[in-house]
Amino acid sequence: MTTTDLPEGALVPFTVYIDFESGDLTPDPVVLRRGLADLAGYFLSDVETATPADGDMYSVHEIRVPATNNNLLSSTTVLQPGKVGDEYFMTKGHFHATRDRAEIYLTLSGQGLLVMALEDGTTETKEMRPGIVNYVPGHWAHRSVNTGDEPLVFYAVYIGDAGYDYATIAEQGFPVIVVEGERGPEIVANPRYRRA
Ligand code: M6P
Ligand code: ZN
Repeated sequence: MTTTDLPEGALVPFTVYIDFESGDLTPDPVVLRRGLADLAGYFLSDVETATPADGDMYSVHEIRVPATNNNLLSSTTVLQPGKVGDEYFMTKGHFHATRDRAEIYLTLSGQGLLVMALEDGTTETKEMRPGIVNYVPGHWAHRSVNTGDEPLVFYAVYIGDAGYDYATIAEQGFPVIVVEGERGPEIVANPRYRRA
């Protein structure tokens, strides 16, 4: 089939292999890496106090398609274990630029928590472990937190034109943070959270 046979907006079907342990894709054209320096200001403590302190925090491997609302974008995220102060390593977290766009997470390996928040400060936190599907409806900001000792690997699928609004979270934070307590992970109020 030549591309001239395709209806407008259609793509040629394709297949990607995901290694559930590593999160690697085959083929794997795009890898975004975020390190401690990229997360400066996101934790209560200085990222220079992180353990481990080698600088890597997470990578995103994207299955690239045009970012339009007739497509589903998807990616694996590999979030390393570690802490900054009492807070577990986590993703930046974002609202979708187009607020009503939904997203689905399927955890492939590791364990963690998915923290979600509405702009009015309402929060929901859900467990992430292999086999769990988390449905993130539109309007909910989302951040994943690795509460385990192994990398947290998950596959996310989202509407192509969702887009990213990082600025709101960067300025306000999430209403809750996830810290290591005496008996494991605890979800506590974020003393630095401020509503718009
Ligand atoms: C998931 C999806 C991606 C996102 C990634 C990392 O894979 O939600 O869209 O990029 O997590 O999260 P963030 O972009 O908030 O750093
Ligand atoms: Zn998203």
